Amino acid sequence: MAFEMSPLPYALDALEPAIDAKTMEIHSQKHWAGYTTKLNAAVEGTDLAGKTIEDILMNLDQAPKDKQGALRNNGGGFFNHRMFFSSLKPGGSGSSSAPAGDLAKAIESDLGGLDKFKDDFSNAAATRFGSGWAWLCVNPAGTLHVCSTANQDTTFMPEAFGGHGKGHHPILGLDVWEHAYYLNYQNRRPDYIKAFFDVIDWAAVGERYAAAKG
Ligand code: MN3
Repeated sequence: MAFEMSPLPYALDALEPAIDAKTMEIHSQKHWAGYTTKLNAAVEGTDLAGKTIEDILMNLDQAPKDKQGALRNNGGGFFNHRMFFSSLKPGGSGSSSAPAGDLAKAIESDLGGLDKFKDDFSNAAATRFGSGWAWLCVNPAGTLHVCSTANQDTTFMPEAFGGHGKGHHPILGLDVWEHAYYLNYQNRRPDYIKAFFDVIDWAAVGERYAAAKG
């Protein structure tokens, strides 16, 4: 069964002014769709068909050599964008507009608090040279960790493929490719990063944290 994009759980303009409708449209319907199509083409007819995207990306080094590049770029692009678009919600007040429960406690104990986390995450996003992602992830020891990856690499890819290895589960990712912000923010990546914090669906992040902790 082919990989499919999950429908956005909000309207294209629902995240304005943080992320504009045109950027959301092109980002999801062109970029994410492109990665998805190319991922399916790479998987078709191989024994990777039917595996989860996580399984494929964690074991990239086991994939057919002539498919590894396409799987890394397009499989990573598929997974990363799925996480990104499902981590957003229209901003404002509401019970999910701040971390809660165990996630909030872990941000305190593992990361030094919400403000420190925002500083570290923003720094990881701002200093990622060229294209890539900033991540909040759960590391193999079960603690929260802020990091970044280049291009469409994902935290749990093998180290030889730009990741940090199995057991590094991302629970929140920020796309800092220019295609994610340039229409509205041009070269002002820091303003885009700041606005991102207004549209995070912390309830979704909390659910991922609970799942990663097991
Ligand atoms: Mn993108």
